[in-house]
Amino acid sequence: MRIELCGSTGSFHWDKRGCIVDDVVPRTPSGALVPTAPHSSRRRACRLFASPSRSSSRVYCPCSAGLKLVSHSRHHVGCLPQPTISSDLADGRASALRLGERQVRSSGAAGAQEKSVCYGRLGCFSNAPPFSSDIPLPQPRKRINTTFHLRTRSNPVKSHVLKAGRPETLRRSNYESGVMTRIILHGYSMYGTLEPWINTMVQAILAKDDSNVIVVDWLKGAMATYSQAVGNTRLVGAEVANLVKWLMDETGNPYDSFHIIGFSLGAQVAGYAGDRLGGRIARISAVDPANPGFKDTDPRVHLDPSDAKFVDAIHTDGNTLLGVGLGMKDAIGHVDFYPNGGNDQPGCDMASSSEGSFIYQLSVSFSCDHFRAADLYIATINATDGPLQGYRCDNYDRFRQGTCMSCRGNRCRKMGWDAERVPHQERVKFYLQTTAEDQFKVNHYQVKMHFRNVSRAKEVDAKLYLQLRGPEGETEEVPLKEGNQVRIVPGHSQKFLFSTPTHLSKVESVSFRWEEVTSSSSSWWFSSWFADEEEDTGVKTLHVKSIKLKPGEADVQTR
Ligand SMILES: [Ca+2]
Ligand SMILES: [Ca+2]
Repeated sequence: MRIELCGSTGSFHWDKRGCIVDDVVPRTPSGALVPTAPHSSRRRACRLFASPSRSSSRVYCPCSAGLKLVSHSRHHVGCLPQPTISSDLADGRASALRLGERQVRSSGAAGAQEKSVCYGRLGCFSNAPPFSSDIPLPQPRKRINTTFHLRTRSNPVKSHVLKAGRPETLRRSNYESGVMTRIILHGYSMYGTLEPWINTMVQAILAKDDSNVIVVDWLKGAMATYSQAVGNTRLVGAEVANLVKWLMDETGNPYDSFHIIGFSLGAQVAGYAGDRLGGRIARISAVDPANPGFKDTDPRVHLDPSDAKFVDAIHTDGNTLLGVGLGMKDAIGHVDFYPNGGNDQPGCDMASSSEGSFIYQLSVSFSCDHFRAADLYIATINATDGPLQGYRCDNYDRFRQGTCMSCRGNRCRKMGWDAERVPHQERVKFYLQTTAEDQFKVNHYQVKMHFRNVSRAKEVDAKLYLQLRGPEGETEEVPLKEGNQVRIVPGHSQKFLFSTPTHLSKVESVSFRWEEVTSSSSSWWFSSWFADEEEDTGVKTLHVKSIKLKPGEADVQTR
């Protein structure tokens, strides 16, 4: 097996051939990293790549979960995710990425005729349509070893293992009838360990609500190649459905008392479980549902509104730095929330993580957007600072113009824990901005600026900045339109979204600053709502007729 590292002038990503295209490390004048002799002393499959403009070298090795990068100082920096993540997967074509292709082929060679596999009471799994023959069939139950760990307010730390069909495991546990049962599902596992957010979420739920919280461990099925893990989600979904049916039989708890919360691939597991339960369970919460292998598939293949009475989703990683998103961009629930547009999250870009090695930054960037959905969901359980609410909007571009600040007619909804259906509707999209941490909460305003048309006024490209002041203090200065330049046309108005973590009970004054985007970098300050009239000083004047602010109604209501 050979892993190629290819030089490129683009940004860092897996390319179509499975090469790691790397633009972050220093490179030779020709732009290419120089491969050295195969590095066979420690690990046969490794190749060493030296970056000659710096005395560092990088070794990329295949490992169970994908690629492992070992730095020259030999400290282990962990596996990169399996690069089978490719939009091609969804198209039914084999993964174009070399490492994944090899693994898909080898499993395919052994089971080329294998069209279905049967696992006892869970039934048979076929790769006939609507399922894709490019996705391996689920591995055996024993291999995946799905286990159910119950925690309740009586045993918030130590869990009881529940086994479907073994009533004594239920009798020995603190499982309560008459309260909700919340089932938590992890996603693809890079390291074969439970994701840290899970314990945080269990504690948050138990503090909030007297529930039976069941953490599903399917790590052995989730640490395979990505495509095998995708295949395994069907079996785990069947295991979860089997457990739910058994719990209902044993305790008399109704369908309505079950709520499944699934992260990434776990959200797709939840979809299969819900489908097997006839869509009758109360709720599925999809925490950045996994995209690769599920995009544009039949509703039977992915989580959709028919899988539970209420399906809510938070989307945080619709695309990534590496060119593909781990999370699904498409709306798949009754309500779908898109924090910060649902692609990239604040504090997750590489530029903002100046600490640590290149590969550390890479791995942070790779998963940061994706895991933010779990942090956000947990924040909505804890919410001490008012709920995180989304505004219904057709798309993020409109939201960024501040056009969706109303709450009338079900136009705003709480995200996460307290989410609710919009009656008789599905796939309703809600947008909100967040901060990078803590409660994540911001206050949204629509800013409408009207530019005066005076004689000899010309169009100008500028960057605009706004700062609000109120009785409690002032906001930071916020660049409008994410700091991008704005074409200002005299006599016209423009709308922007202004968001700030600072809460002001009312706005008393506004400071506006603009910078003309030219070769010079001068800037001018205006401290009043209206720009000065003609001042023949040679200084350029931007004639602002008015700045109108409309606070987001959800932000106002919840304070
Ligand atoms: Ca489905
Ligand atoms: Ca992203």
